[in-house]
Amino acid sequence: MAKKKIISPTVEKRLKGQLPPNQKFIKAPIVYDIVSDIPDWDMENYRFRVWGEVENPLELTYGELLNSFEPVELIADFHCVTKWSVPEIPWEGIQTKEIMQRVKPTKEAKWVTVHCLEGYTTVFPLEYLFKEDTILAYKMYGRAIPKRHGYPLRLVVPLLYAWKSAKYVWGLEITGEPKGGFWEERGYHLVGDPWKEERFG
Ligand SMILES: Nc1nc2c(c(=O)[nH]1)N[C@H]1C(S)=C(S)[C@@H](COP(=O)(O)O)O[C@H]1N2
Ligand SMILES: [Mo]
Repeated sequence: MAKKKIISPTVEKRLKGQLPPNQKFIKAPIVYDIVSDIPDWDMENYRFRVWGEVENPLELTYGELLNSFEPVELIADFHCVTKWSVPEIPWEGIQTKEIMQRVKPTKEAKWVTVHCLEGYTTVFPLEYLFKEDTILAYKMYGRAIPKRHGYPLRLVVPLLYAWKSAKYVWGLEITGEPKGGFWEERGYHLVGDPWKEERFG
């Protein structure tokens, strides 16, 4: 069956002339990491987990996760808070809204903290996991996602600044109050909408 194809609203906004303020377009994303050495992940022991304010917590191997949800192709713009943007990056992955339907967030659930294998975390409002163009990607530019761009799994949240698009993801912690976040704890915005220039605060 043909894969579902999604054009991110970030692309549609740009084509209508609605650009996020003070961004400059470049050809390819610049690698940013909080650590210089990215280790090789032990995929035998890798588990993808969703827990916290959910009715059905989830724990799956990499293979189980990718076999449990429909693959989708996504074309999305990517906006970094340091003022570069990349148009139309092709990704492939699974929609987080499908995962949310499976785990069923409780009434208390308002935020998600994303946990990464090297220790990075980021936090944003849970509603962004229900957006059509928010995916957990395992392919970028038509091939397995390069290690430095987030292998084995990368969250892509095109409607928010790129620091929310966490690489090397292993977990989604659903909470009632915002919790953690590497950059958020250093003064960056809890939401981070590029069209509102929510860079700090
Ligand atoms: N795990 C993890 N994810 C991360 C980061 C990080 O340091 N660790 N940096 C973020 C920032 S600030 C940006 S701009 C993008 C950069 O994506 P790229 O390295 O694929 O170009 O990744 C985001 N995701
Ligand atoms: Mo960034």
